Amino acid sequence: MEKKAKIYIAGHRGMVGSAIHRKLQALGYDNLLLRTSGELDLRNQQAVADFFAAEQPEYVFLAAAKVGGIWANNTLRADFLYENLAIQNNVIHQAYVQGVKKLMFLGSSCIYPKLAPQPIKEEYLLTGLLEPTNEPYAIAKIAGIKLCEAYHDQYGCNFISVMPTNLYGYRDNYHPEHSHVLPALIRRFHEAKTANQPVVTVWGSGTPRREFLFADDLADACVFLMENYDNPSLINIGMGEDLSIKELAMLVKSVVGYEGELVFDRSKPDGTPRKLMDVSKLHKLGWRHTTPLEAGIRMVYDDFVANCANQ
Ligand code: GFB
Repeated sequence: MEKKAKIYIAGHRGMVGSAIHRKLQALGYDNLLLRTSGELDLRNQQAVADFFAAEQPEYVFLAAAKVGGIWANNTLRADFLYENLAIQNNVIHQAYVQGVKKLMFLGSSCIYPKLAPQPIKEEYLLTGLLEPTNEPYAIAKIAGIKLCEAYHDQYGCNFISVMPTNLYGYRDNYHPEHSHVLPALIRRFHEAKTANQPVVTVWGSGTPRREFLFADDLADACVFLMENYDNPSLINIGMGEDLSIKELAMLVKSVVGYEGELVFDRSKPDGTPRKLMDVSKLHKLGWRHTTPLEAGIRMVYDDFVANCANQ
């Protein structure tokens, strides 16, 4: 990508899109095309068609999506399926219509079968049943991957798909029910510390294992792949290590400085027992993450205290 290239970041105010935005700015890209959801509703087919026709972006990072943690995925099932299909259909199709040079579609590790062998290789896609709590979101993301592949196969489009592991970072969602586990625990431990509460509740059994990548590392990988990867086959992005939810809770507890007890609420779903990406394909291309988990949690906790704790 030339430094003057016109690059559209769909979803630039979200956690992932804003990290990509920061990364591109830091690298000197200064012809970035940005629209808030209020300015451009990506679910609106005509609005997206008009936008692409008027603006003619050369490159697209498709980081706009309806996202959330296990509870939001499981309860807002229609919204997750419909809105994600609409957004990606509109953007990917218009990228084809207007001859975008290259598009990156961001998926999710939940596209893989619930009981996939670990670590999860890219070729395990569509080899087994999905985790029920996030099946609608996963089905939408799988459709996006297949749409990119199909536009490549039928029309020769350079549309690539990347599959990030579970993420955390600046501008994360700290909603008490709808967020992912890491921001949820940051909020809960912080509030318990502030209010001197003796016990904090963690959802599920604490035994599921997850891998967590800092969103700024993900953004670095996305820009790296935009420049170095031209293959329609999906590619995983992760750090290659996981930990149990109980271990994560202990880590967040120590970063926050909370001294009370943990209890596990087994009425809440565990989701997939383990989700660890095989990142050997990415490592072979020459990219590795740089932010260790504890250091990343410290950075986002400081940011939470400064910017989000009172919201
Ligand atoms: O982060 P999370 O919602 O995502 O939950 P998933 C991960 C694990 O943490 C589950 C447990 O076993 C939860 O039960 N957990 C413990 C909590 N306490 C909490 C809490 O307070 N909040 C939340 N949210 N979880 C999502 C998918 O699954 O991962 C999406 O639903 C997406 O589709 C995303 O792929 C990356 O890893 O289970």
